[in-house]
Amino acid sequence: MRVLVTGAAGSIGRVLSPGLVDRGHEVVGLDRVPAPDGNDGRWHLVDAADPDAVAAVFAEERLDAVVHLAGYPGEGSLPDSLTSHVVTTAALLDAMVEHDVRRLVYASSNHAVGRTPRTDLLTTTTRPRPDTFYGVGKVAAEAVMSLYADRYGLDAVACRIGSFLPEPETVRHLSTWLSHDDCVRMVEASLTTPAPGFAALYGISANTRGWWDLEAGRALGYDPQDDAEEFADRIARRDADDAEAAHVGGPFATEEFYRSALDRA
Ligand code: 15L
Repeated sequence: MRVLVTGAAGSIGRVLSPGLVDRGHEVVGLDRVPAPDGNDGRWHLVDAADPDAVAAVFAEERLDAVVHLAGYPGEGSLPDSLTSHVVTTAALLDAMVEHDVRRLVYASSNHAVGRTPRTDLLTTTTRPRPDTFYGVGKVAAEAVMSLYADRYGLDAVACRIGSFLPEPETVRHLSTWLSHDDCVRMVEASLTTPAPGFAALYGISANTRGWWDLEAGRALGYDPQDDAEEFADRIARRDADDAEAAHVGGPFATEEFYRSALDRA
């Protein structure tokens, strides 16, 4: 497949792009910053929130699918979060409709349901329950994907990613870790599974301590192979661990992240 990867210079993009190439896909990068050293593929220096610039990329490239990773990966004001996550997603979806690109795989986040208290099993049918304005942006981006799947018959897979890191670093990560290799597996499955329509999955590895349902992902062909447990001996307990364990979103669901929605002069 010929895949446009937005946020290709970011932490996930730098791992995913070569991973997709290794699996036989052709990657076209898009980011607000230049291509990382060693990336010789096609590259567009574009802000994904600019609909004209995004449309120009689609007019220039023949694409089979889009993997949308661009977006600030932490908390911000509500307007900034909406621009970063919702406007970018909408700009891509409009261009996809215009140019008949039928599949979007989106780096959504566990923070879309981050304020959900810990239960036995977190399913993908739980109600949207963001823990931050970042999470609000992810919920709204998923809603725009769902709208475009219903209106135009697009396939749009929202990967609610846990903690994408080389290795788990905290007790929470022993449940929420997504390994680099599993991330590539997850995105490839989301790109190639037949006719998912709108679908959501939890993007974590097969962690022994995981409590987010992996069945929705397995139904889409995502078969995680790694387990954070192999790192458990190296993780030191911290005072914050108990508060982080109370909700899906961990630290994002604690008071430390409370802020007003709007920045004032
Ligand atoms: C995310 O979605 C964030 O981008 C990242 O900063 C972490 O907070 C991660 O989730 C997580 O929940 O560990």
